[in-house]
Amino acid sequence: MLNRSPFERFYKNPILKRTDIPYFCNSVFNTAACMFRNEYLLLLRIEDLEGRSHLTIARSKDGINFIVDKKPWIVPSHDPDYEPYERYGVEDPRITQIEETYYITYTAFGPFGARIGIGKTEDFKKFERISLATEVDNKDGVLFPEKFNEEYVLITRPGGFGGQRGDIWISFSPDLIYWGKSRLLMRHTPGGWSSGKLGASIPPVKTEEGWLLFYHGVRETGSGRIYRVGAALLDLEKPHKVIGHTQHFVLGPEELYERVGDVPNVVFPCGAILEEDGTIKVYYGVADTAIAMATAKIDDIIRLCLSPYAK
Ligand code: BMA
Repeated sequence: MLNRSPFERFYKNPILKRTDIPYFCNSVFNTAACMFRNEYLLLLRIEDLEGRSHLTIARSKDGINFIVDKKPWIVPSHDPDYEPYERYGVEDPRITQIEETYYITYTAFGPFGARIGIGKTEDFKKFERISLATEVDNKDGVLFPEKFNEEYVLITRPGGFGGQRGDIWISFSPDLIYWGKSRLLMRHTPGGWSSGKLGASIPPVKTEEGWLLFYHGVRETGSGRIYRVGAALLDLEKPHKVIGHTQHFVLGPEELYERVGDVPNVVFPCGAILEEDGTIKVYYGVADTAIAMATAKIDDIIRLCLSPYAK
């Protein structure tokens, strides 16, 4: 069969559903991923029965069969500095390891809108909040796993709410609190598959050819939005420089579990694991209802970024 995508879906997708969570909830979807103490670790976005999200850990030896913690790990904060901004939930986590520390970026959602939160852990037990890095109307924050000239680098997506256009930006910080030197990184493509808005999906993955950045693109249609995934390569030394990007999306809703759910036609990755053999396992939320996994050869994705018209 002709496969228009470099990804191969796991044959028993979805790998995690509401019924795999050991407590009552509405859904489990967009998930961060990392390796921790020789295990695959996912940080799941779980939406409770009130419609608010929190984050819960799941662990696995093989990257497919996960055991989910009995209790949530990161819930909306009661700290007065955070509470007004996280009141409606903590969403869409991403994990970035820098040395021994795992930084978690997430969407803080409250009555004023969405902001990007940053926190850290070393043991996946104690979680310490560091900052709300942006004002409202910003989400899809992913942190680079390395510092550049002693500065942390964060990719964000300001705007894009209520059907507005939204592009990907990049900012720099000495301490993860004060952010600046912001500049545009990637624009949505008018008329294309990401004509509505764009947002970073997975923290950049280092390859010999550049930083590989998976991002999602949204197309507005007569019957709602379609969320798909593309990839770009960023310069190894100058992360604000795009070397190339795929001409078309590399993963889009196709299977029934990606097409049907609380929010139809959504594939939404927030985490991936690069294996030693060059295979990348991408974990993605499907239709805001469950979690699926698909694999690709990283070289195939890089080739599509560098020669976008290649088949
Ligand atoms: C985006 C985010 C994601 C969600 C997607 C589709 O704006 O809120 O959490 O998966 O919409 O509903």
